[in-house]
Amino acid sequence: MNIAQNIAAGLDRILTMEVVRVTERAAVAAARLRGRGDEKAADQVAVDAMRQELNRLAIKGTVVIGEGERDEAPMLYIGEEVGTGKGPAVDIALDPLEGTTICAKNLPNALAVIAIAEKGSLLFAPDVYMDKIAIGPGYPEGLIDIDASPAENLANLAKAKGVAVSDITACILDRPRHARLIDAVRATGAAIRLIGDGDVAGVIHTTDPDETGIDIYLGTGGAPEGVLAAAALRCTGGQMQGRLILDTPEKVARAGKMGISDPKRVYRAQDMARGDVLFAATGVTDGNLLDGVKFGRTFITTHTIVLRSSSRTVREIKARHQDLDKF
Ligand code: VTB
Repeated sequence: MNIAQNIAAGLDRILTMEVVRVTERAAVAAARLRGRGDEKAADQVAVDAMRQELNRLAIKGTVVIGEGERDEAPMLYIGEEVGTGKGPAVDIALDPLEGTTICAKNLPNALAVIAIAEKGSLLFAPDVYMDKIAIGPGYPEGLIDIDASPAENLANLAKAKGVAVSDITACILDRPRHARLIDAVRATGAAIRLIGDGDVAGVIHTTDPDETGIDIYLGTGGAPEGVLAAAALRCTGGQMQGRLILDTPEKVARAGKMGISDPKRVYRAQDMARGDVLFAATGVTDGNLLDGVKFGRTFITTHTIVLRSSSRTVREIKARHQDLDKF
């Protein structure tokens, strides 16, 4: 794609720069409450900050993945219109503080996250669990399969990477529901990084195994987090499959109302986030890919990754904020 086509395609590329402020601001707000043991307060300040900054963007945005249904979340709820209203019509998936518990305990990899996509191109995922599998870029399409056993997926990945299975590391959420999965992975000889929360970061970490030490993400986490991770993988390359866990008639009905007619469908990253997608994440706590917010005497430092699917550009922005009043 040449430059002129790139400018014409999809989202206005100026947004790539503008969106950084949105996650930076949410991250700084949450970071002030790192390690205080108060998840709700940290989440609330991140939500307030993200919403304020989002409403300055020249977009006609609709939140499709947000803080919850309108009756349970007063701000950034699903369906809320955000932005100045003057600009392109876009869909937005966001999580002002992905990993509220991580932030409350000041552990690694809490993020402020947003994805912006062309109208109608993000999966409307209900707030249920999603079974997920993801690997980074550079592998043949179809190498992983959500319906194959962990042993098969790990063997195929190791072979394609040209290493022994024991040299592969899988990232898995540390939950009792994953006991069998963890046993199955350990039986292959592969290593596991167990994370307490934050599977958006877990999936993204597969895209840079040399930096993060993670080759594959496996297991069940939130469906909204699945769509956010898919948006990131669309921009970096990599493969992901997800299947909603709709194990009660109530969940099937809820998903049905959101337009999901096949409850067993396997979604690839490109099914969850179609078209041109922007993705930004700012580190709240120090992590494997992003540094956390640092509060200096005269400035605040933030570290953000911003991605765009149509150009596949990966930008890292380290910002030194000297006008502290803006936060
Ligand atoms: C994950 C993780 C989130 O929820 O999606 C997880 O990314 C899944 O739910 O940070 P459970 O906690 O019920 O296992 C979080 O941990 C919290 O939103």
